[in-house]
Order: sequence, then structure tokens, then C-alpha cells
Amino acid sequence: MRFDVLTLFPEMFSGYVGQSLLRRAIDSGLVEVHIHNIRDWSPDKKHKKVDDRPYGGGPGMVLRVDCVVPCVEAVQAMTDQPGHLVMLTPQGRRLTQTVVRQLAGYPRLLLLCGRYEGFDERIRLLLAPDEISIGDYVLSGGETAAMVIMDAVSRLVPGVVGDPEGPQWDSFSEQMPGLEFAQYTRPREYRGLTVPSVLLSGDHARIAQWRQENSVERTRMRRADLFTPSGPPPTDSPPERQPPEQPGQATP
Ligand code: 6GU
Repeated sequence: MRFDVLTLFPEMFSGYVGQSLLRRAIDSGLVEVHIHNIRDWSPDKKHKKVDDRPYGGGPGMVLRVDCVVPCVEAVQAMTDQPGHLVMLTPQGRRLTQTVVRQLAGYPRLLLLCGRYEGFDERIRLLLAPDEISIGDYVLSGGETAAMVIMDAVSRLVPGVVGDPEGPQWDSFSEQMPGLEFAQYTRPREYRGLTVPSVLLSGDHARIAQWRQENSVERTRMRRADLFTPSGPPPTDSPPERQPPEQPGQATP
């Protein structure tokens, strides 16, 4: 998996990319991360301006199309395959584990981070990016969202997470569609709180059953939105629509 990050703040990524999971994935050749400064493609050679005031007035600044489009095209041309272009924006489709799995299916992702009040609309029209939001709250830029995507996607690259069984059992994975069960380690007792005895029993069938029940109960209590007894509904397809009631039809 190759990530190309397009940003106005390349320094924000040095700490994250140097961090353990991603660092190890890069060191073992499973993941590549390339950071590009959008400013380097500014047509304004003197002041390297990348943004401007919005037509029609209003607060804030808008990212210029004549800066972002050449930057994306130049980065796409750096390898023989252009990659899948993701635009980080609160207006995008919501990131879920299903979307993470889709993204992990591409060999190369370009992550375009915005700042200011947003992108000139023509950037969308010309590049038709896959617009993604990481949730319904306001971030001051797409950079932290790009890090979220790199973290979640690189975990699904084969070999990145040590135990190949590991990530499948995380919350929201296919085998664990709800929340993960409660975990305990030593000591057996702390401030009067003890480890459930079934976990000490060595009876693997009973342990598996306890964990399954614990997972279902937690999901029901904490995330009723995910909960159906047979597993959660798919979250990334459009909601099922009820056929509109026929006027004048009597209900039996
Ligand atoms: Cl991807 N960008 C910004 N600026 N805000 C967000 C977001 C992205 N996702 C949620 N809020």
C-alpha cells in the first residue's frame, strides 16, 4: 500500500509517520508514505499563495483550483498507476470499517487535505474525488482525518498487524460486528475487583460463549444503533426505504 498525502502542513505528519505501527510497516516494506506540500504547486512563484477570498464575499479563504489540480496531477504521475483520490472533507461519506475495507483494496491512495473554508468547487468537478468525512464534528483541517485513514487502512494490509487473527476480532470487523468483549489481565484481584471466574477456567468453549454474550450485551447497552440480535445492519449502504403507504387502501 502506498499513501500520498497532499497537505499545506507536511510537518504535522512527521510525528505520526515516525510512530510504531506505521513505522514498522514502512520499515518492513509493506507500506510507503509520501508527503507532498500543496504550496510547491502554487502558480504564484513569489508568495506561494494557495488560497484566496471567496467570490461573493464571506469569511475565510478558499483553496485555489489552479494550485490543487496541478498538485494532484503531478503526484498521480509519480508512479505508473494514478491511485484512488480521497478528499478529506466534512461533506464526504462517513468513514466506517466497511469504507476502510474498500480503501484497503486499492494499492495506492492519495489523501487530499483541505484547510481554510474549503476547496474551490471546480476541484471536485475536475478530479471527482472520493469525498470522506471521519464524523459529524468540525476539524480545522483534513490532516488528522488523513492520519485516521492511514492508521485504519494500514492495519488491514497483510503482515502489518502481527497476529493475523488479531484485527478480525476487533470491534466492527466481520467476525465481531458489534463491540469487543471485556478483557482482563493480571492481577486477578485489584481493589476488590476480581476477574470473572470463567476466564480462569481453561474451558475454551465456555470462555468463547461468555465473550460472545458479553459482546452482544455491551453492544446493546452502548450502541443500540448497531444492535440487532443477528448482528448490525450494514452501515454503508443506503437505508432501506419503506414503500409509501397507498392512499385509500384499507389495512386489514
Ligand atoms: Cl475529513 N475534514 C474536516 N475539516 N472536518 C471534518 C472531517 C474532515 N471529518 C469530520 N470533520
